[in-house]
Amino acid sequence: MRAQWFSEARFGMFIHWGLYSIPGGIWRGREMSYIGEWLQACFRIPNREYGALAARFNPERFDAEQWCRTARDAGMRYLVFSAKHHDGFAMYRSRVDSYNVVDATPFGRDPLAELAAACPKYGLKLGIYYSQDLDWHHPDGGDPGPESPKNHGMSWGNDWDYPAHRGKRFRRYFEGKAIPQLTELLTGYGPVGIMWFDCPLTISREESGRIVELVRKLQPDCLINTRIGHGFGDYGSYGDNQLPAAPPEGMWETPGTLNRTWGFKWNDHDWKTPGEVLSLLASLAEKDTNYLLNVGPMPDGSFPPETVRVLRETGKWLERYGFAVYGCGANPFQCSFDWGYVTVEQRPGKRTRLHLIIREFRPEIRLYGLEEVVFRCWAAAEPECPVEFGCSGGRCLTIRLPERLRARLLPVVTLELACRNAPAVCTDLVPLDHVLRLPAARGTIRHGQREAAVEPAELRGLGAAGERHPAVSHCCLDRTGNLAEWHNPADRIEWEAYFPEEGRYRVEVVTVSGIHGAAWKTGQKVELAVSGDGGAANVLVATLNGRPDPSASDRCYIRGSAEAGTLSLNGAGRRKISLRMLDCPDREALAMTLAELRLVRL
Ligand code: JFZ
Repeated sequence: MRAQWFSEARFGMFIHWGLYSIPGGIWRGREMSYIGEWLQACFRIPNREYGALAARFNPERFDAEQWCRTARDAGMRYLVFSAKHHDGFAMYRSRVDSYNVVDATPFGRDPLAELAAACPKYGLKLGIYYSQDLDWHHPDGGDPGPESPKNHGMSWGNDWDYPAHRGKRFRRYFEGKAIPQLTELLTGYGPVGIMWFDCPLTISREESGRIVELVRKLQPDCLINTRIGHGFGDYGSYGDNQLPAAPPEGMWETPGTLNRTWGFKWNDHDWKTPGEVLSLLASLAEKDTNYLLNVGPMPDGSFPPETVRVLRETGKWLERYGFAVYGCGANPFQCSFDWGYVTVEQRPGKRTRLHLIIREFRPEIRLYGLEEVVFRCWAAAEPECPVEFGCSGGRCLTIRLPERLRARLLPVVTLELACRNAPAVCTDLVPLDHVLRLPAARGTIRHGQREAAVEPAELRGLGAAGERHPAVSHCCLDRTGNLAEWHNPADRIEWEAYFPEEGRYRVEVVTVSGIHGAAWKTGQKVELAVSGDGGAANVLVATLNGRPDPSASDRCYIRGSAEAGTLSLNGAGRRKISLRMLDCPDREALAMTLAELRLVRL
């Protein structure tokens, strides 16, 4: 299968390197706050002036082998290099356009060719990033026009050199530059594992389809990401640093930054720690999703030292615990866990293993619903040590973590099951450690009759990726498995759950800001109804109140848990729990996306 390597690889290196790496976020003494590769658009730098950076591009320390070695030693299995970003400057030898790294710089070498030669030596698949739509250097490059929403106040297209939007003919750019350059990339560099496209803002369905055909014809085994546009592509790209809430259908990848930028910035020192990066990797692995972690090389061609330091740690961890990540399947349980992550390793003809990747040590952890016999359990930390486990009633499995795992960075505990196939896990929703977690992805959504008087999302503009949100006024699960567009009071989400005891519960609503970079807000009025078998419904109306999680690992889609009062339950038993949004004062309702409801026993 064409895609097998991809779903087993789990971890890749994204590289954003170009003329923008030289100023590194600072132009004539002014600093930009946005991502570094957007420098030209941010300062509206004319092509004549921006292009002059090429004369200064001479990365004496560039060493493709070194880059590949760093990637391999970090535990990465593929690499995606920015062959042409939105600035239109080709970082490879292009015969189509002299605006390229070989013809326009004193460097005069083709970094893509050197990478293509080095990748196989380090067991890496080569991927190529190509901005198929936006091209600020070409007069006809993609430009949504002056009437369209801006990107953080910036124009998506080049309207500083080429302001006459009406005169632009995307077709000329597409036929004259994009297609010929893609042909060069697909024919001149050996096998290409991935063509990574981005920001399909103005490209037509037919044009996206043409590119797909071209890739299929020239490199039948090459994968294409969904940012090619119009629903094409072999695998999905989430937003940057975005975490899915539930295992998705099909293959997915989250591109992520190591600090706050893709292209190098001199003053961005907000590096993720190895623990954060590994938590993100494990969190994605348990959702069957790859992690494409970015490096922004410096103008001299070397990686920032902080990058190298973090990658060395991920490499050490993966060398020891990679078995819990590479080739593993998603967390089979109904919920994710506060203490860490779960992956499944299916081994042909051998017993299936569950791996628990522990982010926050606790003496005991409990799993509910596993319907398989546990054959043995151990911690891989050397020397390998046996781990005690036992059934604590019902379907609850208790695992006692050895004290010496406490100080370790994300240690892994493995449960070998008696079965040799996918483990059976029951789908009941029950409290675990006195917390009943009700993920949106496990609920039933019921759309009511009344339409909410909100503007369809489409009118509110394009998402950060330039992907259009569907124009719906009913809530629905988004691609990450969260409940998006949650504002219509006629809609409900329901769960059936079992309460083992009566008593008081604190109600917490976990939400995510649905737009990349948007603030996390509370103040919404929600209604929670809990109905028993035959009994009257217990209704709670509350205004959400809380603050975002301090956790820095997912800074782009901010998550938070809001309190919504307490609920008293008379008697144990099965209940139907139904939640609706009564009033969402902020009509930019996309900012409110439901991840899960939590009922905490008081
Ligand atoms: C795009 C580019 O504009 C950016 O320069 C970088 O290359 C990045 C990987 O991709 O930016 C995006 C695209 C999509 C989202 C956010 C930024 N998104 O979906 O959240």
